Amino acid sequence: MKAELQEIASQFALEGAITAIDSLGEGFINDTFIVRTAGDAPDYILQRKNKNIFPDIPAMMENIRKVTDHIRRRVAAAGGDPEREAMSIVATRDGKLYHVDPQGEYWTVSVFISDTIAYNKADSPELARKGGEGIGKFQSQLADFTEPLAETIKGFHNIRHRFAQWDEALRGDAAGRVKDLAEEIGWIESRRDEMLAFWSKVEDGTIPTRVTHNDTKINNILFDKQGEVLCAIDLDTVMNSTSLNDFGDAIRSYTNTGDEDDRDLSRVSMSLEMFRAYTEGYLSQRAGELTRAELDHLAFSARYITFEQVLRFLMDYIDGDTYYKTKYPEHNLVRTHAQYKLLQSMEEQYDKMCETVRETVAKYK
Ligand code: GN1
Ligand code: MG
Repeated sequence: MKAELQEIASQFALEGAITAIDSLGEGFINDTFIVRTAGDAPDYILQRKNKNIFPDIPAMMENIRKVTDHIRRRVAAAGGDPEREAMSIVATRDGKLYHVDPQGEYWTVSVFISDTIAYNKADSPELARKGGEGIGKFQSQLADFTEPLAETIKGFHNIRHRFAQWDEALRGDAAGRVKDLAEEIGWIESRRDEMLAFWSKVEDGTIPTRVTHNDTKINNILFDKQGEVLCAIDLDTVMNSTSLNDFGDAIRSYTNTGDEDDRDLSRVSMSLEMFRAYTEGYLSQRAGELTRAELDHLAFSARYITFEQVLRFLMDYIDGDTYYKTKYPEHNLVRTHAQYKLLQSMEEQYDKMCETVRETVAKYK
């Protein structure tokens, strides 16, 4: 494998001789490696993109190129350092944004930004506040981006589309697991109408569509060693959608007092303190730009995305674990239960979440 990785990495226009290639990170979808180089040359991130999940990797890389070029220009114009505050894609020696290996796998490279930290958990409100600022800044940097973007995964956060997949998964019952899941399936069905009602407002334009990240969990943000946000990474799902998804998905991640796949459900809940901190950071950047309809649905978006995640984990379990990487046979079911506990905690604290948003909006609007 090492020699193959070396061969793949050498297809790209890297500076410096490669000294090592090691596995990196905890992504559920792609395989990620760090390519270390000699001397002063940068290190690099090498990724095998998951072609079962992303049907058009060339279009996805074109999205990422356009978006990162735009962010680099915005950072430079604001007097920042585009090498550290934006991702830089590295092309192959013949100028392509990806390399296809003899097995038909797609590989890509970006520059590794040194002296940075990616957290798997928010350990302080301060970190949550900074994370909120980071995604707020990311959305602001892309507010004047007008080029067309490909839809990298169809209906990614569109719950109407997810319910269509869900209905099909239940009918297919590929792994024969449906008979044991009556309770969990009930969790999904009892919320179908309220979730579709929210999405109808995106479909009819009540809630606007913008350029959004769509995968804002905490480990997709790079922090520097002083705790400042440098940039958002993992741009595979940058697309046009509602900015509420970015807020909701971040809340799902930053406010969880337990783990996304915690077996001990007593550890899992939504921390209102973290919610307030993230909301503060985010609205400090975005309150002036968001519409009334967006602000009014911020708190609900956390329930929406957490619900969607319960559905997606359970659907993958029903499908026989074909989408997410799993570490043990029941992993997707454990994730389902842990995310459902988080959803319940949000539902219980929903009035307080709404009040927190209102107070924070009043402060920044
Ligand atoms: C996946 O790729 P990664 O691990 O950052 C998934 C997200 C889920 C997340 C759950 C393309 O994110 O949508 O919310 O796992 N990405 C894709 O942790 O499906
Ligand atoms: Mg990621």
